Amino acid sequence: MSDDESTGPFKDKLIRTKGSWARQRRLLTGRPDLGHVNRLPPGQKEVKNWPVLDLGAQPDVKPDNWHLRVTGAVENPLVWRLREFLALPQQDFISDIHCVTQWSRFDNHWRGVAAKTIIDLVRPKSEASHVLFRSYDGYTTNVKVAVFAEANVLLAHSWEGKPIPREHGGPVRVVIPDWYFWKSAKWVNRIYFAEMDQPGFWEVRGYHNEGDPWKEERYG
Ligand SMILES: Nc1nc2c(c(=O)[nH]1)N[C@H]1C(S)=C(S)[C@@H](COP(=O)(O)O)O[C@H]1N2
Ligand SMILES: [Mo]
Repeated sequence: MSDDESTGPFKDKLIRTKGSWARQRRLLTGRPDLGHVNRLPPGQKEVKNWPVLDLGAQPDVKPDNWHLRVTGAVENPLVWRLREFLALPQQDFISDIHCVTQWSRFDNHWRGVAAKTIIDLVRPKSEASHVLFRSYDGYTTNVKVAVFAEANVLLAHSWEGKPIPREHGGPVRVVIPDWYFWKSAKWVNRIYFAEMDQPGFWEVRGYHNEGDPWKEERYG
């Protein structure tokens, strides 16, 4: 299941550079903003564009081929094709993006299925403690079930009223706005409710296991 070691089609230089940022503990200010006094978390800069960040594979997942499997420690495992996913209850969200490489982008308008809706449908067992995401490019990342269950978390298919473009993770990506953006898996293909934590692609390469921007949880 895990091919975290595979860097075949990936941007090896970017992966090495981000690894060295973690070792240098780049961008840390030592001044966390636990009260969210500022709109920008410490060390961040606002951008008006929307940068693209990924490992370089950018899978071309045709809408007809996309599917999402939700499995693991759940009472009711499910698989959705895109048409079925779009028939689930849909909600609009507005949230800020905070990327660990320093940029933040305010007021993104998303549309998609709330994580809460998915949780209600699959019914995680009490043993489920973590959610492990896996994407079409082989990317993985992990959060606690309680983080995934936050009211502002969604599986998004639209941004600013249009389908999310391929480079930003379309047809469907995860959006977890309270955490650094590496937790928000693009091209999501599987959501696994696990009884044990399993660090993902960046988490095993020096990045924090949680990733709260207000606490500057950039590196592990
Ligand atoms: N599948 C996948 N999801 C991913 C990544 C990736 O390489 N592959 N990169 C992560 C990182 S490090 C960031 S900052 C955001 C970037 O999303 P964006 O390109 O839409 O800005 O996606 C996250 N999700
Ligand atoms: Mo990132």
